[in-house]
Amino acid sequence: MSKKRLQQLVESLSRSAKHFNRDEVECLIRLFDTLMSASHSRFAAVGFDRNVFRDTLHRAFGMTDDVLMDRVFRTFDRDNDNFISVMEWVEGLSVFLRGTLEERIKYCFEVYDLNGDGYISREEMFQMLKNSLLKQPSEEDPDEGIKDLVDIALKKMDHDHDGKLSFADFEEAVKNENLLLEAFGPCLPDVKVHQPSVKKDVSSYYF
Ligand SMILES: [Ca+2]
Ligand SMILES: [Ca+2]
Repeated sequence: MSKKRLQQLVESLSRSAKHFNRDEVECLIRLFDTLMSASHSRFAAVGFDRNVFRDTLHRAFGMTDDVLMDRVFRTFDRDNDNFISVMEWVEGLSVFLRGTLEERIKYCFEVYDLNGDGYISREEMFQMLKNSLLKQPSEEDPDEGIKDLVDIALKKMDHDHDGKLSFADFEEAVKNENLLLEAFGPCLPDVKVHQPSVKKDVSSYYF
């Protein structure tokens, strides 16, 4: 990347990715470049493809859940072109690593709404809980246990009682009880570990 292009990117991303300072933005752009060239992707000019992005989530943040990582990809890919551009990368990480509660509620809701229809349905809850719980050894009929969990989640979060979670339901529930933010599976980095310094936590891994 030319010096001029880097300067321009830092300039515009320091405005749009508002939780990072200029140094951090520059560091994340360089990291993007490094990961791109290491990936030998045919699409290096466009951005991360799904595999490179997943690999990054996995290595940098210990994510393992394929269904959720796929949804994280979709939330980062704002223009839906199936690639994460450098802008989408830095702006996405701004929410992912430093987002306000409001931003994180929006982000998690988008991740959990698997089909993107604006609701987290009973089936979607079931699929996500099944997916994250089956990694632990379980007795009896696991499906029954998961159905019970879905019922508990709905009882707690479905304020308008229509059998699915709208954004308003989800937002209200999480504001009352912050732990519900990741109710349906881990899709944010461990805040305690990654909050203080992007440079230290994201990049030290690679550099
Ligand atoms: Ca994109
Ligand atoms: Ca849905």
